[in-house]
Amino acid sequence: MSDTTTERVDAVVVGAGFSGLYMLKRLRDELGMTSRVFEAGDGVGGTWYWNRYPGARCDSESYVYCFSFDDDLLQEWNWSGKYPEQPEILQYLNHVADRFDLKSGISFNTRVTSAHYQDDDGRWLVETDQGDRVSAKYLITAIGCISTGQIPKIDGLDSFEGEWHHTGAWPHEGVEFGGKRVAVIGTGSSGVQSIPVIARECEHLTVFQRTPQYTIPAQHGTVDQAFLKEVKANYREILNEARVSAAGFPYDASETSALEVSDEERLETYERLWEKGGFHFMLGSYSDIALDRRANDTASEFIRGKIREIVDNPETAEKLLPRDHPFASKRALIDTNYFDTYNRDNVDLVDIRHFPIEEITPTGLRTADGAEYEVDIIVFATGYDAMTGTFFKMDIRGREGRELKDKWSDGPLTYLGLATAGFPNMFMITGPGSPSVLSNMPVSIEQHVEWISDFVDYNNEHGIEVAEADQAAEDEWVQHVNEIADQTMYMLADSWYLGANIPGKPRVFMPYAGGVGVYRERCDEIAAAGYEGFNLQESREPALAD
Ligand code: NA7
Repeated sequence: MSDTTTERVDAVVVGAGFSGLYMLKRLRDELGMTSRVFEAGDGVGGTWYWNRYPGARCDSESYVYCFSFDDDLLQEWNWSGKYPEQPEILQYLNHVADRFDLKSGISFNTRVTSAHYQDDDGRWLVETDQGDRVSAKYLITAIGCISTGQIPKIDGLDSFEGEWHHTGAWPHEGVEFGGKRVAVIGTGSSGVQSIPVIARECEHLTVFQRTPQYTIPAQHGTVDQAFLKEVKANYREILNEARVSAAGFPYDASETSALEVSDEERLETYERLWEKGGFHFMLGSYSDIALDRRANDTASEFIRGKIREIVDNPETAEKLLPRDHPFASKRALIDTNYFDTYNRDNVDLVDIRHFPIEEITPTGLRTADGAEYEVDIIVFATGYDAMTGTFFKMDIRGREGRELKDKWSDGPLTYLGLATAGFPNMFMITGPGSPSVLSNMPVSIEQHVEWISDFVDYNNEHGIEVAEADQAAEDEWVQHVNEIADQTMYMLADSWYLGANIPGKPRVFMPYAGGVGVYRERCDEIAAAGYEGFNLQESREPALAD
């Protein structure tokens, strides 16, 4: 219920990373609407504000890891690396925020604690840890997909006398590894990126690995200026290709099955793409790698061969071989010198699949086989409560006080990953059920922000007060998301896509695996049909029950 101490705005946006920045720009500059944007950090950047661990960088090539909405912005920004490194991404986002004067519209150091839909006036009442109390017609979450860090519950962490850090909450002043004995727990993207850098800096590194990983060399380096010149001359065309592609990259997708070519030809392709590096290996090799186990086996075996080739010690190589899941069924990884790092004298690998870490002691870690590892610093590269964790940290309640956490207790339920029935006028940028983490994020973010702002504009024009996903449309979408996922390799791994990394989290495949181009088309059709699958009301009265 609004009162005199409650500020009224058109929209509250939660988060000021890529999504929140662009959402603010659209709301303010294109729709002329009022908003409050709340951001927990003291600067813009979202994921890239928090993830300052050594080696942090994006796996999308820099020329496509950017906003496309402004031609001048595209032309004037120059990335220095083939892949954008965290400090430069943060610089880029600050540049965007300054260039479009967005910072003045953001409340930093402010966390949204609750957002309750008010049945009586059809508005969201949003509260923050800084005492803000805001009534908004729209609630728009721009909270990222991997923003709530997971630190495993291991006995004794409180007793540890050294330093410990999670990669997703890295100290701004950095961590001094020189002369230190370091433990890194986890070999996902964050582990694979940070391990080679930490190994070079520290006295001794012990890597605690639960699941061996397939990772492809990034072949990182400085940006190729001739290539960049060509990109800039054709930027619009290139980005349009990315928009209609499967994963948000302007790469040529292969239409050939891995099973229809000779062994020699397949090997030549894999070698060539291994040298090219990055996602080209996965996206440009064969059409059925993500769909057919036998096709996938050829790529998986090729990578295992590379690991055996690179790692000198056969016992270590054996421990590093991923065998329990197919290539790219977990998030595909891209590295620089990851496997080579195990050839260093100051690096050891501990397999904690068979002998988990049982206890953290004041001086280190003890595993279930009784081995003790003395360390000065522990790095938790242990990942995130992805896709839903950050939603649940806020107390979000929809119609009749229903908690989002309760509605999603068996897994997230959304219509298009953009909205959820019972939570009117709430939109999610890259929410569960949308391509999000299976794509080059800025492409998906822009598509969502533009779709949401077009919808809001439509509501403004048509006098729509309440827009709510229809239950039947949502059910159908959820079923479709599951059917598509069932056709892929993704179901064959214990990944964070399935919530498998969080004890007790329901095993549900959360992103949409149908591809960003197909998804965009579906969203556009829905909009063209007057936002089919949404109940649109001109009054703020609660909808009549069916
Ligand atoms: P990820 O990809 O979730 O990786 C986390 C790693 O930590 C992974 O190797 C996990 O092993 C390991 N882990 C998690 N919990 C434990 C416990 N309890 N004990 C031991 N090991 C554990 O997170 P990242 O930060 O690397 O990457 C997140 C995303 O950021 C990434 O996918 C990109 O999209 C960017 P597991 O494989 O679960 O056995």
